Amino acid sequence: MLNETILNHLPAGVQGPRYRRAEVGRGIVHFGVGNFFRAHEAWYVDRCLALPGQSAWGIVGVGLNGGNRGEAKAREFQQQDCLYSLTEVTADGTRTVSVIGALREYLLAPADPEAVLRRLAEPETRIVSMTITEGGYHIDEETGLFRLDAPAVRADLDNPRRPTTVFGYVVEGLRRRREAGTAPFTVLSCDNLRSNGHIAHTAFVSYARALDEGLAAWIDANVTFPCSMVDRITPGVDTPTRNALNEASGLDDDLPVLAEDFSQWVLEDNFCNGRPALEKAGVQFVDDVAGYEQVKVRMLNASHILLGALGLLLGYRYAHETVEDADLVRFANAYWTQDAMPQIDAPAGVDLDAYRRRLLSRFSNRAVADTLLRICSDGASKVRVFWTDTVRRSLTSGHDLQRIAFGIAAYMEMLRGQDEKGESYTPIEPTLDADEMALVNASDPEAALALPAFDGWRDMDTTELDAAVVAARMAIRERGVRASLPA
Ligand code: CS2
Repeated sequence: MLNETILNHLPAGVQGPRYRRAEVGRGIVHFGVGNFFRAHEAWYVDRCLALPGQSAWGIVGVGLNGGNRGEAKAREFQQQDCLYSLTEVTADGTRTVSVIGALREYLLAPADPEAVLRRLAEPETRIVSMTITEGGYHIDEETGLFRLDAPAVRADLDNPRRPTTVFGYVVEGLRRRREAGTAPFTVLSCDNLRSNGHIAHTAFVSYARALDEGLAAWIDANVTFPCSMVDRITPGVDTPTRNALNEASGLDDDLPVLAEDFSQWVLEDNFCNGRPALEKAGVQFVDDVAGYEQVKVRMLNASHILLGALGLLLGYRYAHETVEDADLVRFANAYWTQDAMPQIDAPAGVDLDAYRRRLLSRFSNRAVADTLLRICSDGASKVRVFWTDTVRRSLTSGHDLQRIAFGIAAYMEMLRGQDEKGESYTPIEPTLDADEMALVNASDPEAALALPAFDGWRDMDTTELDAAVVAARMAIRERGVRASLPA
């Protein structure tokens, strides 16, 4: 079992924390302790903790979901003293293993909501960060407003002292700080959203305003919401992967994480209550994160789900298989060079074509074995966030729509859960209800155009786009993906 007691005799080749954990404080609270957070933010913070004067910045993880899975995960963290291993692997298969010690404590919110609220109210907490997924912010893509009518949000508004959502927790924590005269904390979104700081600001301030105008004004004036661009491909870890990771590392870790060697974090330096010296750990601080977000979301995430949908239909299950397929690489290159890159205002010093080549190499990482089902999971939220800009700009400029129409068609077909070889798979779509799935499965290929995933461009004239989507769906059904790929 991996825990504090074995840190002094780790297997050869495994790097342990380069600092004394007992001295590490709890300056950060993080909501959403998934694999990505553990390979990204926690890894950067771990590097900071090894530097002089940084020991305040340990992390308290918070899990919002209870149930058997939530409880099992909390137990594993507790048994391992919140330690876990991170294996970083290059495209040529070279591995580096380290034990990350940045997570000091793990709180399961449903088991003890008050413990989370106390922690949020503590002056020691100076940053509250989160990875709660693209769909987790409850923003209406058409109006840009926070959806106060989302059932979980409504429940928290009715019972604000006993919250269950991140909005309820954070705002109640801030309310207690204001009442106690404690300085607020920074709210740091680490999700793949355009202007994630602004979106977080809208969400948290709107929630607060629905409760108490004075509190909302105080948050608006005193809390900062830096924008950030986050990037590191981090696959899910199933039992065989966990066993293989442990076999390779020599550890007995119930919570190992695997990630590519590449990592990037671009941050706006806008922290109202201090921050770790992240610039010394490889984080880039810039004035305007938006350009970097655009590059990341429209190049990486948008092509990821595009390749994911096409790949699943062709019978592939892993990301690297899609970039071993010359037809898909041709399609992705055409999307990047003709649809995405000409529309992106790249920040100074970012070479989009080098970025494109690097993506191909990153996607080709076999040891990461990222699954297409993970990449396409919650596609209904991702399509909105990752494709809307490209679609809107193409509709406005009269740009060729066939590749994006093909992508939308492939996404719809992919949702039907059967590939061209006749094999079934189960798309992971937590937000699509039975009525929406019925639209996907209807024999009429137009029905699925009504899905909310496509709301981001519903106000525009989409006659031509819709016709192209329907034609592409028919072509995929009749001739298969490969034969119908746009030339
Ligand atoms: C993927 C991302 O699931 C997805 O949407 O595109 O998880 C991707 O792996 C990360 O954003 C990489 O930084």
